[in-house]
Amino acid sequence: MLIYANPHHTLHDGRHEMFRGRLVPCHETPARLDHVLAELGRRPVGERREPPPVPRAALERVHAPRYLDFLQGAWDEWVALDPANAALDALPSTWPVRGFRHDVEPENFAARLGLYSYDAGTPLTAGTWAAAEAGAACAVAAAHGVAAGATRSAAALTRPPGHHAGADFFGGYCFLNNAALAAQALRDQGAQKVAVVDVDYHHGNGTQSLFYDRADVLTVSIHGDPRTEYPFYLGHADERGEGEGFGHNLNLPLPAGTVFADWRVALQQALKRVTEHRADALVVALGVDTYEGDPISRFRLASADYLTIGRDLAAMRLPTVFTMEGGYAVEAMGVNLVNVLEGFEQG
Ligand code: 6XA
Ligand code: ZN
Repeated sequence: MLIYANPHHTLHDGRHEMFRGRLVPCHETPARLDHVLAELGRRPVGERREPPPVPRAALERVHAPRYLDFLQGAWDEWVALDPANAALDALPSTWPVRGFRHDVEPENFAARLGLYSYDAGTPLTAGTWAAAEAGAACAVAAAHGVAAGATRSAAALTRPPGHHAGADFFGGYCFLNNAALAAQALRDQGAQKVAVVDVDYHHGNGTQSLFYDRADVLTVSIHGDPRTEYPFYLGHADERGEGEGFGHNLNLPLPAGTVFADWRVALQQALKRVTEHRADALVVALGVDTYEGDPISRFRLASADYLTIGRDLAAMRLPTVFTMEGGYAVEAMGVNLVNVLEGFEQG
């Protein structure tokens, strides 16, 4: 397994997110990836590689040019509004809900921040673009390594995460959709059929939306039921894809409190669908916020269960790219995430 760790992830270090009615310190912190890398130091799994820079064209295979332009320039615009803004994060607070225009880009910065986002939990900071772009480089490099046959598997160990980000929106701590970038890069490198399996606690709404009308990339997500769990407005079982993509999206929502035995039944269902799709490459959106100790999620997986997940994924015998998504029990996160990778290597 090749390991691509984002060398610039600490540049994205938000101060506050809006959470249950107040501004609280961000859950999505640099310490998360630091713990994963520390665990990889104790328990070496895979071989480290440096990712080459990602070409803008690779980002545009997934994201809208005007969205990329906005993200890249947003911090400078924010500070240009008022030099005092340099000590704050840019947090959106107004959005174009149903019936509002999306085609006209407003001049006002706050209005554009809202146009390109969907929550107030995802602060844009001085280093957000640099960190997200370097993370995307890890995902694309991981896909290229696997596609070239240099390795059976590769992991993009990165933050900010990606699976909530769509073609032209950020949210849920995500800016660039690393799993989607990897899936698209695998297609562009010759894989005819790709499957994305999202095992994060939260529905991968960004990834679903990006491939919803396509038959070449199957999207499957196992997650907390959106009736009660974030991102709330997508992720139901009746979302099956549209047009050519009909039948190529599978959502497996589970109730809060789900334990591993039941979660694993959903994983087997997901993997059966991947086999039916005749995928020749697999992307795993790997969140470990399914952990019983996670502070913002409500499944009950234990640390040892992540070894089993890794083995179950390895049994697919597919070229596999992992992208790191959620997980906020910071201390346990390193063990849990590396358990998946080690289980995969054993499987
Ligand atoms: C609401 C919670 C965002 C969930 C982020 C996450 N601010 N997604 O872990 O996978
Ligand atoms: Zn999550």
